[in-house]
Amino acid sequence: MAAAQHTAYIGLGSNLADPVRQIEQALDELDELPLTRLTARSPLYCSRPLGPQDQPDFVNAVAGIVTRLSPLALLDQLQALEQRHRRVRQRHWGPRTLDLDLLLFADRHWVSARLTLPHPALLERAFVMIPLADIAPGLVLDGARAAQRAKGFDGSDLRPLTPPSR
Ligand code: PH2
Ligand code: MG
Ligand code: MG
Repeated sequence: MAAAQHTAYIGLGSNLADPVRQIEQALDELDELPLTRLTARSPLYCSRPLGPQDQPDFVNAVAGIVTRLSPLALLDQLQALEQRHRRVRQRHWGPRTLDLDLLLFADRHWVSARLTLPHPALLERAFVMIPLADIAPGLVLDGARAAQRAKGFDGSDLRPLTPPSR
């Protein structure tokens, strides 16, 4: 029997080596992962770095996918995709060519050394919550809709790079 299909959301970030191209290409590549289809892509945003300030601004976006992979198989694919973008991780929270964070996988709650679901910083980061609310405004997270949560950020550290389609 084929594995069940689930909706998942991926946070994308880049601040090296033409970040817009890194993100656009990664969005296309998510659609090409095995047993996986891209169903939504948020606008791209430019954001001030969280963490060390002596690094370039980030480009961030959130993607929605449907997949028949398990959470850990999906994580493997995301990490392999990061490696194909020649990801180098010089330091914690430092600059990177491509970061793919598994934010949500259906309504799974999971804690392990490799993976925590939902992503532990999901609700705290404007550069994740605002693009997530763009593509999934009605998603309920800890009792509040994503659109409502996104309004809680002042948004001044986040600048849209491509105009929303509406
Ligand atoms: N990612 C980091 C560290 N800091 N800052 C912004 N604005 N966006 C990111 O994606 C980001 C960050 C490590 O993953
Ligand atoms: Mg990250
Ligand atoms: Mg990461």
